[in-house]
Amino acid sequence: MLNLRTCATKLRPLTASQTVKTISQHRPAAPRTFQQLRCYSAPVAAEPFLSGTSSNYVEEMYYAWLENPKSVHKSWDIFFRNANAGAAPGTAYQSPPPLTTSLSILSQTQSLVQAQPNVDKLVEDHLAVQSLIRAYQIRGHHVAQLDPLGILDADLDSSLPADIITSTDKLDLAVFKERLRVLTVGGFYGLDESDLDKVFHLPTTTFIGGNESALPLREIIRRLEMAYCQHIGVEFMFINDLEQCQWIRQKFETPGIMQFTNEEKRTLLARLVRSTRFEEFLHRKWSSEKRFGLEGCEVLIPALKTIIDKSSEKGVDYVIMGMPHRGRLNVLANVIRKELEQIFCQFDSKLEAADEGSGDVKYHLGMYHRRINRVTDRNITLSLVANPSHLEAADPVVQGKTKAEQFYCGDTEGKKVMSILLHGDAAFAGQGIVYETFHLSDLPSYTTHGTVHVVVNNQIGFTTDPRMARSSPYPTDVARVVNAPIFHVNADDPEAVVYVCNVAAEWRSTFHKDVVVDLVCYRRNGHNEMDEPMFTQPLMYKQIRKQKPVLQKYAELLISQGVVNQPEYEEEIAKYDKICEEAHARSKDEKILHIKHWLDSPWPGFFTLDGQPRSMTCPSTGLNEEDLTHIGQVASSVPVEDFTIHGGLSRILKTRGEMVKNRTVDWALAEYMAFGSLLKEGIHIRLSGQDVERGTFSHRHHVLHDQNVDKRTCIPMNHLWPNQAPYTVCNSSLSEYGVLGFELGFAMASPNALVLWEAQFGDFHNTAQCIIDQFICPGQAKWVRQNGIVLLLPHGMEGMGPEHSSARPERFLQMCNDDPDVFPKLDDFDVRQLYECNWIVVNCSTPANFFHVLRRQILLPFRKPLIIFTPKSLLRHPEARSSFDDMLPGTHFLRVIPDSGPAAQNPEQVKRVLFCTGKVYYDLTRERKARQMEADVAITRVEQLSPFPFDLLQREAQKYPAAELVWCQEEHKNQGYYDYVKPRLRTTINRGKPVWYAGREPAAAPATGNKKTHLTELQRLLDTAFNLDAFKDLA
Ligand SMILES: Cc1ncc(C[n+]2csc(CCOP(=O)(O)OP(=O)(O)O)c2C)c(N)n1
Ligand SMILES: [Mg+2]
Repeated sequence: MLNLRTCATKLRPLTASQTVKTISQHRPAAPRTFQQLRCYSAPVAAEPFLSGTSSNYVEEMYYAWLENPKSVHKSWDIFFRNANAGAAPGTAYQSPPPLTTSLSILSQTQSLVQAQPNVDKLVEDHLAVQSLIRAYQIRGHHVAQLDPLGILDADLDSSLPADIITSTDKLDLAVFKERLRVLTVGGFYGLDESDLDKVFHLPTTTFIGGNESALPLREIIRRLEMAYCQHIGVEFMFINDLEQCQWIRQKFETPGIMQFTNEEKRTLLARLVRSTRFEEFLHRKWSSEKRFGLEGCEVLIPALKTIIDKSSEKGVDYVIMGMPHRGRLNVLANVIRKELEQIFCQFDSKLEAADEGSGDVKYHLGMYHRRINRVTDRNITLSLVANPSHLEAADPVVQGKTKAEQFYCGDTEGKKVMSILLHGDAAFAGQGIVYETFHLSDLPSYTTHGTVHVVVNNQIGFTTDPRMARSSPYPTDVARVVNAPIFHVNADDPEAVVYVCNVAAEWRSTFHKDVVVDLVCYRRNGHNEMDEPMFTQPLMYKQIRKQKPVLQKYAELLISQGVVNQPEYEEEIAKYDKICEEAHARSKDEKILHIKHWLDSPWPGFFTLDGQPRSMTCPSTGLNEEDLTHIGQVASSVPVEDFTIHGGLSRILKTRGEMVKNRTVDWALAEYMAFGSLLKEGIHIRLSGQDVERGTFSHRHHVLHDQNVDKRTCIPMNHLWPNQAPYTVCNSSLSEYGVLGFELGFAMASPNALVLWEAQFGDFHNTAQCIIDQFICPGQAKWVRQNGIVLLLPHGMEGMGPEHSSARPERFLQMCNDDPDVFPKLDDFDVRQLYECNWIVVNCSTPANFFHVLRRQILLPFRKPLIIFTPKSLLRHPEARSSFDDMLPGTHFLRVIPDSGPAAQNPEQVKRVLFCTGKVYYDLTRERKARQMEADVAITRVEQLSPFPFDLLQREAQKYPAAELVWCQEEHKNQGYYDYVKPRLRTTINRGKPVWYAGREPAAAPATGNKKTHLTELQRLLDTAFNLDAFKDLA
């Protein structure tokens, strides 16, 4: 018998124009490792002319014909029909009709085909079987037995697929007949009961045959049911990559592939014991404490451990995890291996907090742990990122941290560092951030090269039934957008779970793409342990009460298989219970809760051993002249050969060059200087956000594009110094929540990086509000974790309408933790005040100050988030320039810029001090000049709004004893800075004087949409600012 090689090309109908040559070109060079090598015994194999390479061609042709007889030439059609109908070798072939077809030959050909009455049926049956196989691959998961409770089926699509046979009793003939009848009536396959024992050839797109190339239909159906309709539902046929689909088919279809050794079974049982007994222990000791236990999904622990073991085996040595409340303590104890006494002591209400800050509840804290993986004997670091209650908010943060860890260890393909994200079913479907995070998964500057997602799908969200919580059949459908395979698995079948987790980890290490494991389980208790689930889910919970715990079920199974015996099982339980009891006894010695022990991202070396900054000073943020000039020159040139830039850009670079010659900088150059100098000092810089490479306002141009060569780019910032740190500048997806979360996570990984996120316009940060409110503002207070992320928020009232105008300074200022009524008792405001604040908020009015504040961010001995309201029109404002002199060594960031004109020279004569911040300063100075009031009115710029420069402003106020104090802003009165500044200014002067307001009226919208109104409002506020009688009647 002749062996015909199989081929992995897609079985698609061949068109008449396809020649032997093109077919062979399409064939992959070498067979993939997952391919089966099959002995193929097609009827045509015995043909005498089939030898050598021609057999490949014929095989291709044969498969194409099986799929669609019309896709091959008529002569081949006839040949295959004859061969399949049993024509003797040598007789099946008939020479094709000549081009001038004679009727007589045609009729001869047809008569032979007609003489084989079974041929049509045979072909149709083969096609039917192929369709049937494909139907199982596509829709088998809809009938898989996924729900341990047997109530909901896990997918909300209740219609049974009409094209698969779902005799769950494994070909119970009566059921099968009925089903078959329905299918026949539905016109699907035309198969018959009598076909059950006929043998059919299997296409290359299935692996159910194992070493067989053909099987009886009965066996085909049985094997398909085994692969696709048991406790695992595989969703993957939407993936449009043949290799990936073949890989998955092989993993689930190959007969007997899901076998476990006794050793593996015992390990699995031991892990289930730990998971189950941990929750039981907590329940016994603290029955009235909320812990969001894992009961009903105890299998999560072996599932995660399997993913970690397999990944470790594949070379991963650092796993970063994010997860919600459910089962978190159990994961900390049994996956991350946090000391049990550290967990138990948190249940003690008398425990005092050792660290400053608010702390957080125990099921939100993070963790970092390095240990040996017992299965692989390799080192592994596990980090669970601290998270807020806001479900799924940690997803992008985990991704960002993972990307950073990969970046810093040169892991460009994600082979050493990976992330695992856990989700609840309701949150996974409901929270948009999940979608945003998925869309980062394959972007070059954001990919972490595959995340394993695990859904604890307990088929309920608090009290809400899935049918009210999502419109998609599964909670996991969101993953389909990135072609992630989705493995649904019945969580009461621990071996199926472990199998699926192994496959998921292998998928990740093979294809470096996301994958989802959907653990279909139940929630034994209410939402938390105090909740009564019967109020809202009475039937479900009646069923849950009857449900045997998975540990018990699995132990019984293994005992019945003789893998363990009862005493061994009991001993395993007793052993773990003892571990818990002993840890509990030790936990009573803990008197103080050290949140620092729960840090998810320690920064070794950055702090002293007891976690303090190494100094409380900040060196000058100035830079020497040569470096300023050098950076300026690179910023105004194209540092590679033969690179054609756009003419407009040439002009911009030329202007930059002239500025450098004149020793001045504008905004873009100041940023360049700050970045370039930090790169020289080994500080990695990452600037991310929408269109940041060019800059929304076309001022930055950090990536040059060759006008003649597609995709050829150049980043001059990376051509500054011989051993500089790398500069990453990346346009992001159109997301704020996801991308800001990602950058926050990136900034968590190292203190020696300046990570900046720029909003397209400042107001768009509100779609990332959760990251700001939950992480950036209170992160250190909750989790003792510092973070130096920088937010660049374009802000300014420029007549562009209610959107695009305001970065909402009022919101950031309202969340600052400095006390408006207390003048701080500090020797050193410059650094100490920064150390004590929760974040720094600035609005710089000069490029030099912008330069200094960026550099200060890194030169400080600690890290705080920095919010910068950045200008728009000032980017090109001729007065918004700074001299090199303001950036040289010895210079530093100015928290306040006092007036330096005639008013400052004669302060006693000054009638009014206008305090302001940001761009309005330029409007005020222009107006003051026009009104010739330079000696009457001083203008003081508050560059650092928070922490509030009490000390400097006190000095300013005292300098002008006769002056009225006015806060002037261009924003509306209920917005901007006024509410924040006023009480603090009053504190600086001991409430000795009023602080008046010159600015826009209160309003609901941030700005008018009408240009004329905008200008009228501006003029009105300037009038008030310079009308020295404006507040007379109010005094
Ligand atoms: C963004 C957000 N909205 C609402 C809540 C309140 N909440 C806490 S848990 C929960 C139900 C979550 O259900 P699911 O995701 O299925 O997880 P489970 O509790 O079932 O494990 C809700 C609505 C929250 N924590 N976060
Ligand atoms: Mg749920």
